[in-house]
Amino acid sequence: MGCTGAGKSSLINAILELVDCLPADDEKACTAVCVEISFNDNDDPSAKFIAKIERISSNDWRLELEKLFIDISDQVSNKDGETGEFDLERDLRIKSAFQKLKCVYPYIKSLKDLSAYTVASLMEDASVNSILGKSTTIKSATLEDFSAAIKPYIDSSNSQEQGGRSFAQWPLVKVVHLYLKSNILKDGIVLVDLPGSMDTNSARGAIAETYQMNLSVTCVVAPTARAASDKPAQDLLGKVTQLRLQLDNQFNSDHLAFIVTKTDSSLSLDRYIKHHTNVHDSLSSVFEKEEELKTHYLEIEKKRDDIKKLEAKLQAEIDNNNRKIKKLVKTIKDMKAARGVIVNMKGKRKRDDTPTESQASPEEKDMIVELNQIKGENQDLNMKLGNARAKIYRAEKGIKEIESLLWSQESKKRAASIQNRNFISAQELRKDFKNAAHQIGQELGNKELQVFCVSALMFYDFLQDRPKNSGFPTKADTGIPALQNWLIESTLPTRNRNAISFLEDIVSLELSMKPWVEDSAVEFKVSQNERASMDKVFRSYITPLKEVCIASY
Ligand SMILES: Nc1nc2c(ncn2[C@@H]2O[C@H](COP(=O)(O)OP(=O)(O)OP(=O)(O)O)[C@@H](O)[C@H]2O)c(=O)[nH]1
Ligand SMILES: [Mg+2]
Repeated sequence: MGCTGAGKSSLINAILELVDCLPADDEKACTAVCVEISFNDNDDPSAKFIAKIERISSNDWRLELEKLFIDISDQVSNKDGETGEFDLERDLRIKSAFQKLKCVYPYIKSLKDLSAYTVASLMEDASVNSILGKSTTIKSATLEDFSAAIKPYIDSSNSQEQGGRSFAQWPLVKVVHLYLKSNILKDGIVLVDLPGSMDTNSARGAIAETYQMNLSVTCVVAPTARAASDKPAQDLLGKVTQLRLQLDNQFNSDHLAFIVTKTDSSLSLDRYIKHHTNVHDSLSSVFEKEEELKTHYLEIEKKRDDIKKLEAKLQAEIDNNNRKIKKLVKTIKDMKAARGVIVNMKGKRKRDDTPTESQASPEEKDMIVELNQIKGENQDLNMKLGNARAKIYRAEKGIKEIESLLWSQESKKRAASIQNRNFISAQELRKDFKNAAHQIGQELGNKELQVFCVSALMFYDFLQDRPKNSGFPTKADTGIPALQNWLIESTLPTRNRNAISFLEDIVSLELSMKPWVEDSAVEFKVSQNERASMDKVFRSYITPLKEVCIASY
């Protein structure tokens, strides 16, 4: 549970280790319906991912429309309560209900358009009428197809093409059940993503409330930026604690966790270190190394820049010589032509254009000498240029190595700051919670509030084998593995209880059936054939169950 945008859906994706399974990541949209996620034991490869979408009933939708129409008519007739002031809550209700209605009836663009309709005429709309109260099942072989298919039923901004028109599904959805192959679910854990935003739909509201009452573990989620002073999160924590106290009669910290999300974000590194001397002091060796690397970096950079200047100078000299060569070759060629000697400059000697005709004039001979001399110079210059380029390459390689070392110092600084911030947030949250518990007459003793500081996005990076991000050197630093383990451990007693009660039900079913089944004298109860087929079906279920029980005993 937590405010909209706190990172609940992203967190569940990370716990499931299924990147982008639940819709998140979109600034405009949010989770609009309760999503219940359990293990999928279907072995069919085309049904690796299954979703069952339950719709609200016709009656629920009619009630919602009626409420909107009543609110609008009250607004029009200026029924503003006894004090005569504007009913702001009602106006907000109209706004949110109309937003939803527009998604379902896209041809109604404004409240003015709506006045042409009645509740009955809206209920008659074929695309709405045909799905209300019905369920839809989606089966996919790949996560990508699956998440795209479930998005419009869960996420508040999406619409689907239906019969040539855009139509949003989520306002008519009551609850979505997902069945997934994820390790965390395989021993019976069921995760529930509750919408962060308030909903006026009573059917959905009732579902959310039922879930809240039945959760064996509640996680209150708030983003890292000042999680400890996040008022809505604190209120929620208080509400959840009260609820748990009502349900269990005493506070049990195994049922509650506060999750600080997005630990990778909102950190101004230099400022943070400056204001936290303990972090600064713990990083002294990192700062020393950083200084050393920076000095070395500047040296290599200067060296590289000097050689680059030399490279430019050498290149300019070569270019200049090439121009001179071109000019000389042309002049010599013209002189020869004037002497009536035909020189085939395009002949075999493509690279060496030096004319070799005898009987050249002294002027021409001087030019040939000059030409050869410049060519010799260029050979020398080209060698120097090659050397300079090799040095530049080595310097740039060195710069890259230093950059990578500097990056890892930065990463160490970030990791230390994030860990410190997490530690402080957790401490403050625990302290506040202890005080709040004390005020309502509950002493926590050694049992402190469970706090997990996590980054779902950084965990995704590890799942996708992307290069590691600064500040999160290991998977454990994302906080997700610790949370996964806690969820498994803290739900173990409940799962154990459920499993035992299930087995006891089976035993009592077997016992109650026994005398009836064994009474083979009375033929009218069940024929021999029917008995055999029932026995076969019964055994087909009970035998694997017994095997599993024996194996895990
Ligand atoms: N930097 C960072 N951003 C995150 C992280 N987790 C979630 N976000 C972003 O926060 C935004 C909201 O995340 P959601 O998971 O949709 O939040 P939500 O609590 O499910 O919101 P509602 O469905 O509206 O209740 C998205 O843009 C996410 O990409 C995280 O670990 N790090
Ligand atoms: Mg969400």
